[in-house]
Amino acid sequence: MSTTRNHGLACALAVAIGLVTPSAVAYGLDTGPAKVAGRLAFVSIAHSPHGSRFTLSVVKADGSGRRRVARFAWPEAPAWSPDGRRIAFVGRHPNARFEIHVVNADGSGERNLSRDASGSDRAPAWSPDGKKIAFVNDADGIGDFEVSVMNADGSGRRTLTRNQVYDGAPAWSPDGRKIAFVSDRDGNFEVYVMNADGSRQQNVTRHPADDGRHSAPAWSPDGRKIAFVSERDLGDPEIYVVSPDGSGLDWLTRNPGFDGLPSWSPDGRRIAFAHGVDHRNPKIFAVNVDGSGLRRLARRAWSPRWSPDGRTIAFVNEGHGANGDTDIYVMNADGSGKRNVTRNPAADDVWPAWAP
Ligand SMILES: [Ca+2]
Ligand SMILES: [Ca+2]
Ligand SMILES: [Ca+2]
Ligand SMILES: [Ca+2]
Repeated sequence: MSTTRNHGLACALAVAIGLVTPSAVAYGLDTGPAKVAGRLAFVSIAHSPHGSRFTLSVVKADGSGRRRVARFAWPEAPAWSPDGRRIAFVGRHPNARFEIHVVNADGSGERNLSRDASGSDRAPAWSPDGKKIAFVNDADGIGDFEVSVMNADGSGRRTLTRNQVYDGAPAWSPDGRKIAFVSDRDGNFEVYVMNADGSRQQNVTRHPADDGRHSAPAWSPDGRKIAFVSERDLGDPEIYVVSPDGSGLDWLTRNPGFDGLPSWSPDGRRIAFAHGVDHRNPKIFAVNVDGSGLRRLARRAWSPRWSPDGRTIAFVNEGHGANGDTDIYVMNADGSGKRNVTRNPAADDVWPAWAP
């Protein structure tokens, strides 16, 4: 698996917008701090001569209680229900179908929500009221992808975008009234915002460079801003923040190489993100929303996810496991006290997702 190690970040990016297929993955380090609260879901990729196996697990953030909850989970971000009881994820079926599954956090009650569909359902995102799941699928079968919504029991599927270009990466506003997504309907990638029923699809970024191509848009906790990634100024991915109506644009990062995968602190003041040049040796930084206070938090690390209590950040640590594998780590929000949560030498562990 070493041959593909450096492609981990690239894979994460492709997957981040619900497009493609990862192969291998990401990075690692020390042990650390005192008590950490919360639970994490993650995907494990176990490699063998017969191919890779993908499983979904849940673990407490202190490393205890690790439990496999699903046997076939494609390496994409798992989505917790807002009540923390269930997890939506992409199930990969032997006939190469991708379908949205839901499982209870204890591993019971797994259900396939997509059994009647095209077999291309990806990127599940739970509405804040827990009633609906937005996702990406190829509703018309021509391979361009659309943003769709269904009830949390799989009924009532509805396609919200209809065109012959890419639409994906749906993200609900915190109040549940809007969905941000990415589309290249005007010839280059833009971030759009629409009402949750699909009406009033509005281009938020409006720039000839690619916006939103390398990372899904991320709403601030108060719903007043959206972080996105654009190549508009330096020609490589940088992080920006904009209001959902397209006003108030702020440019946050100015570094050669990739900057993306933004994750807001729960107080809305800081954004953690991954940085890497040529997808090698990625690092995690955090910066204030006004662009000040840039700080490197971790090396050989990516996929930062700020914890709901704001005190810690989960991430993927690359290549420091017993077998050069990746593990899920948690660190304090200032970068201190890094701790290996998964300690799972049998697999690359990726896509940490905090329970609410
Ligand atoms: Ca489309
Ligand atoms: Ca654009
Ligand atoms: Ca950059
Ligand atoms: Ca591992």
